Amino acid sequence: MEFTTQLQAYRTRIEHGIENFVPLAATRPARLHTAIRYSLQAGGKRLRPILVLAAADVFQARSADSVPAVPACDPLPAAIAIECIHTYSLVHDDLPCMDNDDLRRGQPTCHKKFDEATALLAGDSLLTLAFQLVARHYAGIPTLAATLTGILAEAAGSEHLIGGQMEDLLAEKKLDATAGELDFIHHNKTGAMLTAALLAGGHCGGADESHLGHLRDAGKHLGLAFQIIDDVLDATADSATLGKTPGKDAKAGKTTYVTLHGLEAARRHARAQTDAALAALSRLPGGAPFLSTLTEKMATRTS
Ligand code: GRG
Repeated sequence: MEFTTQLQAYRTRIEHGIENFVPLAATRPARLHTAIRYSLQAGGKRLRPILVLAAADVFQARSADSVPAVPACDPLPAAIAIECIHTYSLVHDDLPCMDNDDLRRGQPTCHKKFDEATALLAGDSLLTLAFQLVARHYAGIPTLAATLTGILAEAAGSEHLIGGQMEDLLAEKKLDATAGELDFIHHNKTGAMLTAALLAGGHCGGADESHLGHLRDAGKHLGLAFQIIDDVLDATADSATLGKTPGKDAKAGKTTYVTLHGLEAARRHARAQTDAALAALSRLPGGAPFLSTLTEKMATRTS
């Protein structure tokens, strides 16, 4: 299937998944469930759930005679679980005690639209819902349920996503983060969830250990490339294109790839990381053309 058609098919599947797996807005308490759906359905690139579905397809869509195999296991609940965790992290990141942002995914942030307490609880609910989805949908395959739970919990936990956020807040205070500190922040705040998405998809698709290793490598490099490009966009794009407030980092005097290395070096570094991700993907069965094109497109994104 052509890239754009496949991308749209994944996005449609993900929107249906969100629609079907997440409690309805009218579920009591309606204010909480309305806020949960508002944040999840405000848009967003859906990069992480797409990575889950596409990574699973690398293994499921192939068989010995190249006839698409029947999926061993539906990766969609895992994809929605990861989008729930990602959305929770955005909702909490936007709170006044963290990044204090008014705009997210082109809409007022959750606490602006509702209030801080509701946004806090909506984020808590999204994180919890992720694990509920995995427990519920993979109950029939306990080893997969346990593996996915481990992948999500580790990536979202204090040594990765939350740890990356903590160091980011600390770095913001001292305003002179080193390159090493910045790498730690990016690997954990951004890279860990992208890697988790690829690994979750690989596990749903039945990937073996060596292929899981390539997925892990690809996630690490993709994460760094993605974050450097995020820094470049923060320094260069406008809010209409970006869907969030740009220039915040510079205004806060925050150390970013751009402030540390300059715009051109940051772009070069993003290119090198993108190439490393592509090299890892090329080692997957069939060369993973969809994931490779997606990685290339992420490198040239404008929002
Ligand atoms: C609050 C535990 C906790 C973590 C917050 C996600 C996050 C960590 C902070 C947001 C700020 C930021 C630059 C994070 C790095 C990851 C990143 C670039 C998130 C935005 O991801 P996109 O661009 O967002 O994929 P959409 O809206 O497209 O899903």
